[in-house]
Amino acid sequence: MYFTTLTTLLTLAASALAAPAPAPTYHNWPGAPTKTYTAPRITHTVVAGRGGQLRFDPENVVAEVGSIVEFHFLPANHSVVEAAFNAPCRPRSDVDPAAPNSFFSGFFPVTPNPDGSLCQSEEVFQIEVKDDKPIWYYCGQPGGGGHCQRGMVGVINQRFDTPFTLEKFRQEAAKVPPPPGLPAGGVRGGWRIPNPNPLGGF
Ligand SMILES: [Cu+2]
Repeated sequence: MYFTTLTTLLTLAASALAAPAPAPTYHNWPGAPTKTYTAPRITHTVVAGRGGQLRFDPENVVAEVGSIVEFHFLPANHSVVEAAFNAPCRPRSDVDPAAPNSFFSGFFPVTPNPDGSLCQSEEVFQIEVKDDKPIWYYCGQPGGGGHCQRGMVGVINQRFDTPFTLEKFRQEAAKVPPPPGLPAGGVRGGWRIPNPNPLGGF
């Protein structure tokens, strides 16, 4: 009896000490480093296509170095591509030799729910804010004359005391002959992971 109780207690103790649930599996471009969270990160959420608009929301984010910006995608098929301020609607890697791995999320086709209820992509795309320089981006969807040309652009850490504004970036994007440029080689520069909150109220 005593032995049985002791065994039970030891079993319970072992359960309590068991390792936490394994981290979710992240996948990314070939050869990408495995992503593990060593500490909670501040995560800023940006939603592409809210209300059917060709917009990122919010399209202007202030994010401290070390934080995460997480892109969620609503219908119908958006993406996010890093650009350079002076070359909108083109992958930054096309114009900036210092950024060969500028980010591209790939596309996120999402079928609207028949009942009109809100739905979003099963995966999200995360980037890490590595420094305090502005990060310019656009949607690479070429349909309908190009989402970038139609104003689907955004910025992280715009410098508000300079002429390099989101509105200027958007104006210049509208002048670029469609379609938007896409990087060769697929998803890169961030992490495309299972949506941690797929039923969130977007
Ligand atoms: Cu789009």
